[in-house]
Amino acid sequence: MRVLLISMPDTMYLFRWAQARVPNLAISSIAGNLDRRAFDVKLLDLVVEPYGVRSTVKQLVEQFKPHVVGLTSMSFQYRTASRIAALVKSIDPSIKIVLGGYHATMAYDEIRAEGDSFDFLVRGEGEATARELMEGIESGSRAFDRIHGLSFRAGQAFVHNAARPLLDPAAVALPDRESRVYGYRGGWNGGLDCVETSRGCYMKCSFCSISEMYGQSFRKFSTERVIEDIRRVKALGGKRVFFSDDNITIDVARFKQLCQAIIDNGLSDMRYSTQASAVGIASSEDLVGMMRAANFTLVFLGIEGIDEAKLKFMKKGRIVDHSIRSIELLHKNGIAIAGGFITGLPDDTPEDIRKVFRFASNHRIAVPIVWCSTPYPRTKFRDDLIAEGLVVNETNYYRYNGWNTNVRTRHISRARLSFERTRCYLAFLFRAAVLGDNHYVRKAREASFLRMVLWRLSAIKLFWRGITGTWQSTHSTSFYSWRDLPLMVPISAIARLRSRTVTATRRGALNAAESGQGSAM
Ligand code: B12
Repeated sequence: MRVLLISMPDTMYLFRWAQARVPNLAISSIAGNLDRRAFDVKLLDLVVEPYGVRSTVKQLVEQFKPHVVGLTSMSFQYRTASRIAALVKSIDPSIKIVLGGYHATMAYDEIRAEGDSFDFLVRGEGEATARELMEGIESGSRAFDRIHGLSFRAGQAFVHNAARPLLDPAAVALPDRESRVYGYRGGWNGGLDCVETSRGCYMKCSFCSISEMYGQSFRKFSTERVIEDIRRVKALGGKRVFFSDDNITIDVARFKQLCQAIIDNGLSDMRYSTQASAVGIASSEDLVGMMRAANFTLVFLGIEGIDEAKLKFMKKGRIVDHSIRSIELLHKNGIAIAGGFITGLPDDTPEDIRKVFRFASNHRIAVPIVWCSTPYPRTKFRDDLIAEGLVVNETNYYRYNGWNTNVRTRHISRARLSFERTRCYLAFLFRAAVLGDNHYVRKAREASFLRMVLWRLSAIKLFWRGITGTWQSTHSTSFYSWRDLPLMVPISAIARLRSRTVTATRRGALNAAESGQGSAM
């Protein structure tokens, strides 16, 4: 049976600039857990080449003729997922369409059977559910009501089966990164891939969707598995790894072990980044030193807030001192910080937003990621904000990319909130571009004059995009094109060329890796 798994092209403007056009780990993991003797699988990461999405999908569906198309989507990508599902059905109505991921898990009871083209929803962890579903479709059995974690279309409604218990990590096979249509992107931040070392988190942050995905739990993959996965990324030409763990710093001793294993296996020539909690990082100076030694160059630090009352509202706990301590340790070890902050909280005033940007600047945060409160489905945060009548946009999930303003506060309107955040961001970019007051610009200056100029130019480009985006409110748009762009042909040719060349080298590299000519594992 032929299975095509697709990840969405949507990225919001900051991530587009940061080239975070990373292949999706979810569909790789689903593919890695299917029996390849029975299933021929292709993975299409549209975010890697987000141009002419319609013709790319149409061409692949007509060429590959899949029996099943699986789509992965976050809430802000759901509209695109619906569009692609309708396109696939228009090409061949017999193709079964499965939606999985965060939106299917968090908003399954809002997804309508009529009007949308999904035949199945996979809720929560998908490896076992997808395997049972694909085997069920392949064998022609219709016993879909016995598959935990599955919702299946019955007439004009979905039947939602009982949730699936959490998987034993040891039973989850490694992701399949070989069946990707597109290889890694080039350019700065190129060769980026996601690797997971654990799933889940014990914290109860009200804005986070993870507790709904895995409950309050923390499960670890073996260090050997993680190392083997990194080796595979490297063998395929990957240069950077983003650890997609929900909270890798929950077990500091184990994280140190992982850093040591990266060093011992000669994998510290790759560059590593990860999300991390301030409490975890602040708890161990040794850990940060080990991360430096393993070549971690960037940490997405969950600071979230600088005011204890606002942190209390987010159920984040009293972490300001931990945040300041973790920032000091990361600076001391030369690791860049992307600081996650949330503004647009019920009590926020313009001064509160300015305070957050001042904190980021005073603590020399390289990339302040100042999200606007986003009431993601099935989060306590959403319930609390709706209860206060502060959610201005409850249903247009397309705008839920963390950048857009979907709420107001008790003190300011949505428009004023959006204006204040954009103004502060422009001021930050102006300082980076004109005064060179930024970690990356400083690092670039140490490297070379040219690199410093390039960094300042990209800050100016972002500044300009910030201005025009505000003017044309294109910040809210996801940067991809459904239709072919005028210059489309050459781009697609380049894309195909890139994937072909990677395929060639990839195959060679993999053979080498398979036959153990790779690292010391
Ligand atoms: C890696 C990651 C990113 C990466 C890349 C994502 C990508 N490649 O698609 C980057 C950094 C780009 C990113 C950005 C954003 N992210 Co993000 N990201 C994550 C993170 C950390 C890990 C996701 C992952 O790979 N997990 C590992 C895989 C194996 O698990 P999985 O994705 O859950 O997939 C499993 C199941 O869901 C299911 N499944 C999933 N898809 C499918 C498809 C099929 C067909 C089937 C059968 C099953 C299935 O099976 C899989 C295996 O069990 C999560 C979670 C977290 N802790 O924060 C947040 C998370 C997904 N992000 C989130 C958000 C909101 C964003 C942003 C929109 C804004 C923001 N606040 O950060 C931005 C902007 C995105 C943009 N592109 O512009 C939210 C989504 C909430 C929602 N309801 O949509 C999450 C859950 C964070 C949170 N804590 O709430 N993100």
